[in-house]
Amino acid sequence: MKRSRIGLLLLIGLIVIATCSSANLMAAAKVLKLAEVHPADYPTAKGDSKFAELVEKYTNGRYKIQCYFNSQLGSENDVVEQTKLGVIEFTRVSTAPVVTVYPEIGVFTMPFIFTSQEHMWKVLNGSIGQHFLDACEKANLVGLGYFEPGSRHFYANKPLNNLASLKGLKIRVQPSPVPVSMVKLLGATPTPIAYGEVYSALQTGVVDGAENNYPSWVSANHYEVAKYLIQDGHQRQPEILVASKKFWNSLSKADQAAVKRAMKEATEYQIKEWNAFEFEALERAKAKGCIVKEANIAEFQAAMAPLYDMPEYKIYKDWIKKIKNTK
Ligand code: GTR
Repeated sequence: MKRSRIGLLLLIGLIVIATCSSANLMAAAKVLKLAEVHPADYPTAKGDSKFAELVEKYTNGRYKIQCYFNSQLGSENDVVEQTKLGVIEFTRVSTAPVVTVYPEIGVFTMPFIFTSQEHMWKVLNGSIGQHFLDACEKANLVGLGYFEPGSRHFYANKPLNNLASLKGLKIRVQPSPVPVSMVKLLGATPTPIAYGEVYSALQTGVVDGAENNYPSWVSANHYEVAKYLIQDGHQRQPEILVASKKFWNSLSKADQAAVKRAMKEATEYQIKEWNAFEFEALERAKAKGCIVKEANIAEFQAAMAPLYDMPEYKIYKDWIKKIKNTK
């Protein structure tokens, strides 16, 4: 009897210890939010999920990242603002929305600033790329790294044969200065709309066309309602993953290093996923009857060239030179 009572007490003791320590563990696992406009199976969103998986792994489960896909947390401009305020811990966006809180980074949105995918990665992986990640601090953001964006092309619900075909069309653009100026220079009407609303804007005729890379054109079903695409490749806007500075400062140095390591590996993974899907998306669109035309790129470059002399973009001057000189 005495023995079994001691046994029982021991057992209760063990249960109490186990419960307390698992409660401690649970209390330590902090859940963080990451905002993304694309669906979970999009290459960039897969990069986010990889990042989340690796952050959890490298912090031994103390941090878990919940990815909110499909603009669930709001438009890119909204989530950048919320990340700046510390309401959201992480956001993956393209460069254009970051310009609203940190104007200089807009140099990456200039048309034809990068001559190829290789040129862009040379810039991003070098001192210029690092400078722009570090300088996100000015906007209370921490730039963690870049993802592959592909190159952007115009598409519409009317045949696009050349530059002249865009004249007079209403074209959806990202709510950011350069895309607006760029489309005006083509004689079209820029209409800034959040990404999540582009499909219905195209479908209801609020706009005649939009511009984006092949994966967005296909995965957001824009190609169903804007089947004519002209391959002008006017922009490569690096995708960027930023953290809230407020949250970042709450991390230990070791955890900051773990998050950076996770991002580095997630970037390698995202680029592979991107390269595997980019042209598959194009083929998918063609198979569905989309009409894809090669552009006379020189014609588009000439039409957009005046952007480089506009007074509002003079702040990019030195960076443009440095980017062009990166070989
Ligand atoms: C996509 C990009 C998104 C978003 C979108 C847009 O290519 O991945 O982050 O910026 O373009 O046009 O709004």
